[in-house]
Amino acid sequence: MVSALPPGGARAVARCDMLGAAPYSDMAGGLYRAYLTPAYAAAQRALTEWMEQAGMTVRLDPAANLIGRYEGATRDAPALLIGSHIDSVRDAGLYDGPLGVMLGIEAVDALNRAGRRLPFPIEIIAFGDEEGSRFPAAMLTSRAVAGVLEADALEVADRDGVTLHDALASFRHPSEGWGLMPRNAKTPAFAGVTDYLAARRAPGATLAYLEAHIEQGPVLEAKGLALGTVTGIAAQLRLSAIVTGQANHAGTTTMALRRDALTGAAEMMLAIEGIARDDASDLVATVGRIEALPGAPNVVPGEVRFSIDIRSGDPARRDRAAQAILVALEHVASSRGLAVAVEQVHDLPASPCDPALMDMMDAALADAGHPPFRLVSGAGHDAMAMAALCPTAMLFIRCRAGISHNPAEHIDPADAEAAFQAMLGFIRKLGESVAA
Ligand code: HGY
Ligand code: MN
Ligand code: MN
Repeated sequence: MVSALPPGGARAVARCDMLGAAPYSDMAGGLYRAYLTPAYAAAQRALTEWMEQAGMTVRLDPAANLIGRYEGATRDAPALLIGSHIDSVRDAGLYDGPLGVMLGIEAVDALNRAGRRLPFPIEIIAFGDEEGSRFPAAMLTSRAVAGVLEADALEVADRDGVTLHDALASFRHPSEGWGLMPRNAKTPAFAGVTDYLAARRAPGATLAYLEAHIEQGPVLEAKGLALGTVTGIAAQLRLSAIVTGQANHAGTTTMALRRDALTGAAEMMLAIEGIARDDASDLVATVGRIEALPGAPNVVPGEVRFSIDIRSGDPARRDRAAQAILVALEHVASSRGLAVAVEQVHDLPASPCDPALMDMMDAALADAGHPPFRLVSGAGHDAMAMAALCPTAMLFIRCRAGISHNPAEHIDPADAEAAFQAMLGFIRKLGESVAA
């Protein structure tokens, strides 16, 4: 029972476990929690209760992020934001995202029970769209908060054709009832995306952003370490490709006469993999989603759509690879009588963490008995967007076998407890530095 657990890291893990199934998941037999769905609203309801129990006042912002606020000794001082995301990929693990939110709530809960106020308010922010698993755009909600979201990014629709505007407008639609919404929510009903960009924080009004996250890679485990200080996040480029050939009868179209979009796309994917492999650096390129149309066994595929995700800590290296990929795609298309069109979904620059906050995190790790260790993040995080607004810090927590974006994702509650203690130490040190 989650409620019977003592506060701290183990409770944070148990709360993530609790949110791993219906009604907090949109799929049966696993976790898929997408932005602005019933599961998303249900998770916000549970979080609202936990935030209130930890002494926070809770609200939604115009991007439907859930925010709990714990006042500081100086009411209007710039706030420390602690957050992560509560949306997930399809068939997700339980900790990618929510753990950072739960640990933030635990940190505030500990301060509240000790009657401690910092020289700044703390806000725990549960971001809504980090993964981009519903709409073809990622980090919409943190980009809105950081003030780096362009209005045209809001003109997106999900696979079922539901626009972001309509999803937001119906998120609090009266016919759904207030039961879908967090208790005591103060925000008036969403007017679709009309007010979305008002989620933006005023520059200077945020002291720092702290995000704790499972590592999603094998480095900490290999080093025998529970925790690490993140130095920065790799640059990400996401593209979407459409290959067009000619749909035709699978029984009558001879092999020589085919313009098969799927076999062409297959060759393109191998070329993408080859370019990334040949680079032999931290560069990675992934085709993670593919759709072949019309999708019938007896029809030569006429159209294929697929995603391309390219990352590197070195943006120039990433961009060179993207260029090489575009050339390779054109080459494959022309050799097969196909057409290929590529669009950019997003371009997230590499995002270094703040050097002074990294030092503070290292010191917090050392105080808690952990050898300071620094590592870079290949995975994207809301901290990438938040870096445009304020100094950012990230704490990585060991996960088993480096597995993530997979239901097998696992974290030891003892490691979560270590992270909780380190976060408290970091907050204390930040308080001392502000007071000094
Ligand atoms: O795609 C990413 O790196 C992140 O997990 N959203
Ligand atoms: Mn993820
Ligand atoms: Mn994540």
